[in-house]
Amino acid sequence: MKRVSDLAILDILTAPDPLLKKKASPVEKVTDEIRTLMDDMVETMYVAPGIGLAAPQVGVLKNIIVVDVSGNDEDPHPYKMVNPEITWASEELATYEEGCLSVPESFSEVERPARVKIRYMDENEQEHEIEADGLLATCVQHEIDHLNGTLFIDHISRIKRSIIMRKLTKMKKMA
Ligand code: K1U
Ligand code: ZN
Repeated sequence: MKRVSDLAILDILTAPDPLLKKKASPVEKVTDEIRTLMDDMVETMYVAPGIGLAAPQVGVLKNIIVVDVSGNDEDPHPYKMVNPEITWASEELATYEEGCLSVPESFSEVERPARVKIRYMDENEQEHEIEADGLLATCVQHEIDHLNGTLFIDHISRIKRSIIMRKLTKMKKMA
């Protein structure tokens, strides 16, 4: 962990770390500690850089994700979601070439519902339900997968997955 001002840049776990395969638990109460964790996760995501981050990726098995898919020429729009749930998914599917901060330097096409409704609690324990499409829908589904111990490589063929895993194991040995 590296501290910049009052925010911390958290270490991101990479596969095959066993914590990434575990299921996270619901958050009962949004405490100051949870709010600090979410702020640190947002900062860590921006520094990485990435468009999303789930708490298990920083070693915390709690149902928390952060997402910001705003473009470089737009104002930042970070979502901090506690206990996010998909309440509806379209039958229409969309394919996106996904990456993952826990699976560095590997990308693969993944097919997921094109539109989803997400229910979540914000940092002030306010409930929201939003409808997402495009990259926001893809990214939220990818992050919620992390809460269930699923990585994007679990959605691709076994042969592609084993090529990526062999590359990751080699990279870890050389580091
Ligand atoms: O969960 C993660 O590890 C973050 C991941 C999210 C994601 C990317 C693509 C599709 C679905 C979900 C990333 O952010 S990987 C890095 C990345 O996509 C990116 C980095 C810099 C600029 C733009 C995108
Ligand atoms: Zn990921």
